[in-house]
Amino acid sequence: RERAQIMDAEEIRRALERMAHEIAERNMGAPSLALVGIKARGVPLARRLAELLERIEGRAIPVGALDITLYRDDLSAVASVPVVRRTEIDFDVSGRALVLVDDVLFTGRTVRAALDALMDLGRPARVQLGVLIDRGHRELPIQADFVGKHVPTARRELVDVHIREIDGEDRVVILER
Ligand code: 3GP
Ligand code: 5GP
Ligand code: MG
Repeated sequence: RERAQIMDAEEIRRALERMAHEIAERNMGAPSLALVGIKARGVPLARRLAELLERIEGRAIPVGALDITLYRDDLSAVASVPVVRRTEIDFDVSGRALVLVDDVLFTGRTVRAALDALMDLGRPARVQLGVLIDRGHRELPIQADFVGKHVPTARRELVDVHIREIDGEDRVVILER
């Protein structure tokens, strides 16, 4: 089984730092900003971005979470039906500039479900998307506004994202299924 490292801890740190600056720049003068992480690994990434943004902006950036589970029709395939299980957003989304955060963007179906859930909560002024890895293979007209790294992949490959808060280390590797 082939394993190639595509990001180490320092590259992840630098990518998040750049993304935070891009988010700040693109939202200058915008209504109050908030981040929403998609569980599991999107949540610690959103928290780190919020911390960096607080340093840049000098204002508090709330972070919420969405729990979206994928139903897989078979274990080898990416499921086509993401279902929102829980929303943990304790601020009013209405009028806010929101940035959705996930570790990997693949088909775009999870993000579509996330947008649905956000729209049910109110009327955000705008929603942007930030992902650590864009691995391609979109099945919907969804794109990220802020990307840590574009990683061209084969469909059968798997991007393994390790995040310190969950996995004890920061590292991204790509594996053959
Ligand atoms: P995450 O919730 O921490 O992001 O999608 C649910 C989990 O399955 C993800 O964890 C992700 O790490 C893992 N996963 C790994 N490879 C794939 C894949 O190719 N497709 C999907 N849908 N999930 C994957
Ligand atoms: P989607 O296909 O809906 O864009 O992605 C589905 C979910 O699975 C998202 O939360 C995304 O982060 C995760 N995901 C998709 N492909 C991969 C992958 O190759 N590696 C990892 N770690 N997560 C993935
Ligand atoms: Mg994810």
